[in-house]
Amino acid sequence: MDKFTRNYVDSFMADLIARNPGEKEFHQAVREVVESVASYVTAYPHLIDLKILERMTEPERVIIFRVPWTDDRGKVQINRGYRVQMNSALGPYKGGIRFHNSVNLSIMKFLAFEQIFKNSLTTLPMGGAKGGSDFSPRGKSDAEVMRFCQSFMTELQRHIGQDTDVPAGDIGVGGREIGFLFGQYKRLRDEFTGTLTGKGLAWGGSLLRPEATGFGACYFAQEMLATRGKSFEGQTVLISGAGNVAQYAARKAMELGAKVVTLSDSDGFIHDPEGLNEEKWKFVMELKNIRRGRISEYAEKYPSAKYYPGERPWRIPCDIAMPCATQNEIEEADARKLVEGGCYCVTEGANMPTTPEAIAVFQSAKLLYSPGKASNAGGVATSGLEMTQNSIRQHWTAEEVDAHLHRIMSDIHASCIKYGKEEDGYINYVKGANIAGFIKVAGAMVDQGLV
Ligand code: NDP
Ligand code: 2IT
Repeated sequence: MDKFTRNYVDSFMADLIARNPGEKEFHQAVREVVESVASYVTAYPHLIDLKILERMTEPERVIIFRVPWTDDRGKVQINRGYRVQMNSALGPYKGGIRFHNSVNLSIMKFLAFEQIFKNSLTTLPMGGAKGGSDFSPRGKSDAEVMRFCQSFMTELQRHIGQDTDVPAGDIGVGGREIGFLFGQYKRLRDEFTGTLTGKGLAWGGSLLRPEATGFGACYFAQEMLATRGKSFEGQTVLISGAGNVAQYAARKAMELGAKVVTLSDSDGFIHDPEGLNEEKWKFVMELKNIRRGRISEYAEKYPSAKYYPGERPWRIPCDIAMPCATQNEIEEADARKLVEGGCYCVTEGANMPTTPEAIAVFQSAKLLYSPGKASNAGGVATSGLEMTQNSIRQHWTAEEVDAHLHRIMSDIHASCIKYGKEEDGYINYVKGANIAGFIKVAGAMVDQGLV
């Protein structure tokens, strides 16, 4: 990076931090993108004059609202709801809803910001947004979750619509929550439309949407592995998380011949040196999605596995790592352990699971490393396919959806190579994804004038 570009990045980030104090996840996500695209921006000075990056980092709209509800004892509870509508240059706002007690404005803004570039990479017409609440469904009854979702949607419905903003799931929001949210939206607006994605199959959902993020991450990893003449066959894979993304990443990695040896939740991880199989995978599906239990129960059920409370999986030797839980779950020391343990490929299923210092460890060791905005884009891409099916009032077969998903992931991989291949042949997927995602959005913003 030349001196002019370095100064541009430093002064841009100083202004951003001053305008958005304390929002450390948002700063982190923006810095990564700005570092990647700065040389492109300074080479096209009209982008500086038009303040494209300043506009991209200022949300078009932030909605923060009170969510009152009563728990099963009749006690009044208050949570805070959010929707950050970050950028609509490419299409209606699109992005998930997260229900987790860690949710705050910084996390909402980082996720909405990442979503702009991810959605751009999918090639589908979707802007970037994210929403959620500091409400955690963990430990709540179905009736409490329903009352919360109904109250949340009572306010959110004014701000969304099939051509305006189309939310979906994320941490803590799966099929059950989307059902309650959709029911209340339909009731209040008196319209049956595709305003949410991740819907049930009988009421407008798409085949393969539940599978899409995890499957897509594996398809992306396959493309990365192929650049080194490798595949999943016979490889040992670490997966973190035990939720939607982790479940289907594990499923596809197994189908492709890998041995998946870990899963985790926020309390700890399980290590099963024999690897998951069909029966164990079904146990996890039932445990997490129906009984809503903890991953420690896996080790109680299967003696081949051991549970490590309070730890993350990254010290276990492996070939491939797929972080599928949450942001900043791989720190520098974890990255070093992965490299020492023989890991040569890290494919992110979660959003921003790797800290900047850990990314530097991977890149200097020349690992295959893909950022979530590239490798987890299969989820939102299939949401885009669900929107298309809703618009044309048709259902595609699983084979049709899977073919689209495969093509999209392989196109994203090609974009990363196009913009991320360095002089020594190393593919910098961070740079590639950020530049490819940025160029399209920036061009659309220039075309659409100062809005
Ligand atoms: P789920 O709620 O289904 O699962 C989340 C998993 O991660 C759970 O096992 C959860 O454990 C664990 N987890 C959550 N928060 C933390 C934390 N602070 N520390 C450690 N573990 C944690 O969510 P998803 O699988 O849908 O999402 C996982 C990741 O993938 C997120 O980063 C999300 O943004 C991203 N993503 C999701 C997409 C989707 O389509 N769903 C699409 C693209 C990205 P516990 O039960 O203890 O909370
Ligand atoms: O982070 C993400 O891409 C998601 N949670 C999925 C968003 C969507 O609209 O399907």
